[in-house]
Amino acid sequence: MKPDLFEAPDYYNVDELLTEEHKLVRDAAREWVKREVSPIIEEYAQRAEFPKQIVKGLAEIGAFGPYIPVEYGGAGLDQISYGLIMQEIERGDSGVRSTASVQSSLVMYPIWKYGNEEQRKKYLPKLARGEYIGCFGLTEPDYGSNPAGMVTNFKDMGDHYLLNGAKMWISNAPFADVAVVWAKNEEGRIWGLIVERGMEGFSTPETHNKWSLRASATGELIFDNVKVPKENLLPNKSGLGAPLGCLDSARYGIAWGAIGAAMDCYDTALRYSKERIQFGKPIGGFQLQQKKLAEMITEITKAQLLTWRLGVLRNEGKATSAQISMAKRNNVEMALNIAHQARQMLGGMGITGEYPIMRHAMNLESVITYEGTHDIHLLITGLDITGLNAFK
Ligand code: TGC
Ligand code: FAD
Repeated sequence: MKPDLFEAPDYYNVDELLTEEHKLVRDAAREWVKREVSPIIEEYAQRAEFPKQIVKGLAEIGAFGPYIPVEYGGAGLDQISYGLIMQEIERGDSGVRSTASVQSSLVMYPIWKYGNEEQRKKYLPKLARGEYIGCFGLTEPDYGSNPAGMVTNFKDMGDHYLLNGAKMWISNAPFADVAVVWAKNEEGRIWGLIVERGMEGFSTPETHNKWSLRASATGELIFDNVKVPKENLLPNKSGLGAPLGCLDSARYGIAWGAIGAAMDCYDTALRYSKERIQFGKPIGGFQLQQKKLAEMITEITKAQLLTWRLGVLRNEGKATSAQISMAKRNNVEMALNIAHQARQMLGGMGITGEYPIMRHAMNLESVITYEGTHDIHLLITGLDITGLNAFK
């Protein structure tokens, strides 16, 4: 792959809305991505392998639990710093951001929010340091957009729970040390359970042949009469609202992350358009190419402002789930469109691994589906503004 010459666009001086801490955190993540991710990511994506050696670095830049309190090993940062870290990591690769999102918002967050003090102390510091990698099991083969229908279940056996069922499409599953798994009890109520690798009857086969998120490992979680100790139940929240609450935090991070992927595609296309000569002049001098670039920077700028405002609302504890859905939906579609336009601007070179664009485009095909599909987020907005439920 070409050297990483990335320069972040900031057309509306959004940096002026950031604190010194935000910029320090963002710049540290940006430098780390240039140094540790960009040089290797194409090779790992081609090999369909997660680069495990970057886990320690992810922990060091605060990507595991950015907003989890310091007493539990988190970085204790605010929501905008969290978002900026996700932006920078996804600028490198959506699959790497996936690992960080799952670890922070789908594993550490539920243990912090719904777990007891013993569970927090036992798991959070190790997850923050990257000594444990976690995964989050909500989706099932027959229940994706409609997780309320899940059939994975546990029975109270007196001194332990007996867990049965299967989860599908689970990021980090093939090598995760712990899984936060959502399952129904005998009354049909959804609870979170911490399942650890090594428990008898628990297996995590890898999902192969993905054309997307190739540098992120995806797998199944299979529970065949797994004995789960009673102390592994997350006691402080039950019902579908518990996993959906985690998704709010992860979807917010994705809204920022998608801006990073879009920025990388735009920056690559802009540079290429000034260097590539056709018909005796740089292709960036043709109106059709300028239209693409001008529309890209307009959309990136709009997304930056939308997402910064969402971050302020999150910091104030005022952001609604529907506002988060709007940002996730808008920004991922924006990034995917920019990746497609940027790929065209590079002509034949756009399909090669010499440039990051095709990898971003393929990755974003997953990002637009996971954490709630594009259509599901539209229906969430529709319900919010009309009060009428179009899901069912
Ligand atoms: P509904 O009746 O609307 O709600 C059930 C209960 O949940 C509450 N609730 C929420 N709570 C917190 N945050 C949210 N975003 C919430 N949305 C709803 C709601 O108030 C209610 O509470 P209560 O107390 O009244 O029971 O539920 P529904 O069955 O009608 O479903 C609604 C729908 C379709 C929006 C929801 O199920 C949904 O979001 N579906 C999409 C599923 C999804 O996003 N799955 C993601 C799996 S994880 C993943 O993809 C990780 S990829 C990670 C990576 O690699 O980066
Ligand atoms: P379906 O729900 O079957 O949807 C198929 C189509 O129908 C979609 O277009 C959808 O929008 C549409 N549709 C569904 N319901 C409606 C409706 N009511 N109205 C209109 N249209 C509708 N899950 C986890 O739990 N943990 C993970 O770590 C995780 N990681 C993932 C990683 C990858 C790479 C991928 C691809 C997925 C991951 N997922 C994970 C699963 C992801 O969240 C689901 O794929 C997603 O929620 C959609 O579910 P589905 O694939 O079953 O599609």
